[in-house]
Amino acid sequence: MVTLAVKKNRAGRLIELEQQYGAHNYHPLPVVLERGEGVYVWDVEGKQYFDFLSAYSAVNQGHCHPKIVDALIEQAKKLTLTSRAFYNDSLGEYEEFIATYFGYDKVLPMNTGAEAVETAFKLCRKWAYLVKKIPDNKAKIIACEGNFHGRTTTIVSMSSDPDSYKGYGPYTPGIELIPYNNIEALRKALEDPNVAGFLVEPIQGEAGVVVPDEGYLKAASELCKEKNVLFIADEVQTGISRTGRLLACNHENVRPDILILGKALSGGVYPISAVLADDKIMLCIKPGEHGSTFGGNPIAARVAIAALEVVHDEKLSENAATMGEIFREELHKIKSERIEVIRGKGLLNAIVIKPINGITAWDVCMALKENGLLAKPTHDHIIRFAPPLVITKDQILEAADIIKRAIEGLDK
Ligand code: IF1
Repeated sequence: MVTLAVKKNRAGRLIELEQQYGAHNYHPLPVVLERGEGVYVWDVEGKQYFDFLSAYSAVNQGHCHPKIVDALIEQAKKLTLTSRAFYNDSLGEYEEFIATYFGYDKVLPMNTGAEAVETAFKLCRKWAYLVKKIPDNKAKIIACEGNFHGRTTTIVSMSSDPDSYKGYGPYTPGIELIPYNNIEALRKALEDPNVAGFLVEPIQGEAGVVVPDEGYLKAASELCKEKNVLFIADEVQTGISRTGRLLACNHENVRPDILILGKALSGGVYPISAVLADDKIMLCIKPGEHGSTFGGNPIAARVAIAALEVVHDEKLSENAATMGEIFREELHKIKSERIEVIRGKGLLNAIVIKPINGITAWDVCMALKENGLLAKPTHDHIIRFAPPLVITKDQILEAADIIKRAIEGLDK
C-alpha cells in the first residue's frame, strides 16, 4: 500500500512540475506515460492502456517500432547533422526513396507539419509568380473553414478557430476561406485569376474527423486543373495509411500538385515532414530561397526510410481499412443515447457525444482512461479514435468492448 501511494504521488508530482515550469498551452488528460510498445502505453504506475490517439497519428507504425528505433540509433552513432551546407551520405538515398514511394519528381524535407505547410504555401506563391505570372504580391491561396494546418503565424492566419488565431494578428494576407466540402464555393472562388492554390485536408482532423462527400476531392482537383490552380493536399494527419490507403487522396484517385506529409513519416520517433511536387513546381525555389538547419538530416533520412518500409512491409493500409470497418461496426452496436454520430475512414474515426446530464466528451475520455483506453476529446463533444495501424483484430475488439463498457457505464 505504501509503495502504491508513493507511485501515485510520483504521477501527481510530475503533473505539478509541468504545471509550474511549463507554459500553459495544453490541457492534458491526467495520465503520465513512461513506456510504449505497439498499440499500448504504460503510465508511471504500470497501468497499461490502448493508445487510441497515436500522438495525433504520428505513431501509425506503433510505439517504439524496433526497425524504426534501430534506424535512429544506428544513424545517431554515425552522423547526426551536417546542415545542408554540405552533402551527406543519407539524404540523396532518402530523397530517391520517398520521391519514388509517392510518385513525385522531388521532395523538400522539413521537420514539423507546420513547417511543411509553410513550405507548400511559399512554394505555391513562388510558382504563382514565376510560372502562372500572377502580378507581384497578388497571389491568393484558398483554404477551408474548419481547417487545421498548424500553429505558425501564417497558418493561423488561415484558421477559422478563434482558439488558434485570436490575439495573434496582424495576419498574413492573401488567404481566402471557403466552406469545406462545398464544390460550388470553390468554383466561385476560382473565378479570381489571381488564385494560385487550393489548400485542403482530405479529411478534416481537428474539425472532428469531417469526411467530405464522395467525389468532393476529385471534383476539386479537376476544377483546380481547369483553372491552373495548384491542388495542395495537407496529408500530415490523413497520410501514411491512416485512412486505409497510403494517402487519403488515393480513395478518389486524386494526385495533388503539392503533397504535404509529416507525423507518421517518422513513426513518431523524430520530427520529420516533407513536401513533394514535380519539377515544374519544385524548381521554382532556388538555392538560398528556403531551407532548414535540421531538414533532411541523416537521422531523419534513415528514420523516414525505415518508417515507410514498415508501412509497406506490414501492409498497414490494408490493415487500417479492415480494422476500421470492424471498429465502426462494433461502435454501432453500443446502445447509448449519448452517441450522436459515428464517422471516419480506415482508423481515423470519431464519435460525437450528446451532452446528457452534463456529461461531456472529456468525462467520457476519463471513463475510457479508467477502463484502460486513452483518447482525446476535440471541441467539447467529439472523441477521436485513431489507434496505431498495427492493431490486430483481437485488440480492436477488446478496445471496442472497453469503449462500449465505459459509455454504457455512464448511463447506469
Ligand atoms: C497540437 C489537431 C491533430 C495537422 C495537419 C498540419 C499539422 C497538423 C492536418 C501541423 C497537426 C496536430 C498538432 C497538435 C494537435 C494536432 C491535431 F487536433 F489539432 F487537429 F492531429 F488532429 N496539418 N496536428 O493535423 O503539424 O506542426 O504539429 O507537426 O498539439 O497542436 P505539426
